[in-house]
Amino acid sequence: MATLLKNLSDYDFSKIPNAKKMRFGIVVSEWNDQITMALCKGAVETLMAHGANEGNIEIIYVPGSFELSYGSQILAQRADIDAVIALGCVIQGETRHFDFICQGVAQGITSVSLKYNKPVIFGVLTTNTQQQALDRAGGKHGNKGIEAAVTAIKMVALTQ
Ligand code: DLZ
Repeated sequence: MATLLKNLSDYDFSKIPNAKKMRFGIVVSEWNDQITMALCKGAVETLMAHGANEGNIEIIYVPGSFELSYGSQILAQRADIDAVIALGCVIQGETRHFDFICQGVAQGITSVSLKYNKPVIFGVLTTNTQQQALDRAGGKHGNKGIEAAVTAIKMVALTQ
């Protein structure tokens, strides 16, 4: 589980299915946007590196990670989208807000995935500090957006 010694972006490129015919929705939280926009960049670049067409990647934005569930639902219900990637960054603060947001989004996107019978990928960083988030959004531990994109491709391939 821990990523202390692992780069999230390390994977065998040749083992990933071609995404040319796949259609993706990405929902991005605007909270901690320096981090979430970096996750989005990593996800889009990865999808395209594996053959996805830019025109088949729809991106929408929501105010915070708590809203990722509803944003995922907007995309998942569309017949022209095969998988949804939810990207956010929740950083531990002094109150219990962190727990409620993380629990809410984890359960929320799981429900959306099962309700619409479509992969909804959990690309949400849940960290103690901003530095830990930066390390996982294009820093020393890679970019969770890349990991989320690879997961989305693999999951769509499972259903085709
Ligand atoms: C309110 C809040 C706080 C304190 N922290 C974060 C955070 O670290 N990451 C994040 O994505 N969103 C945060 N939010 C906003 C909530 O996700 C949500 O947008 C508001 O509670 C309104 O529903």
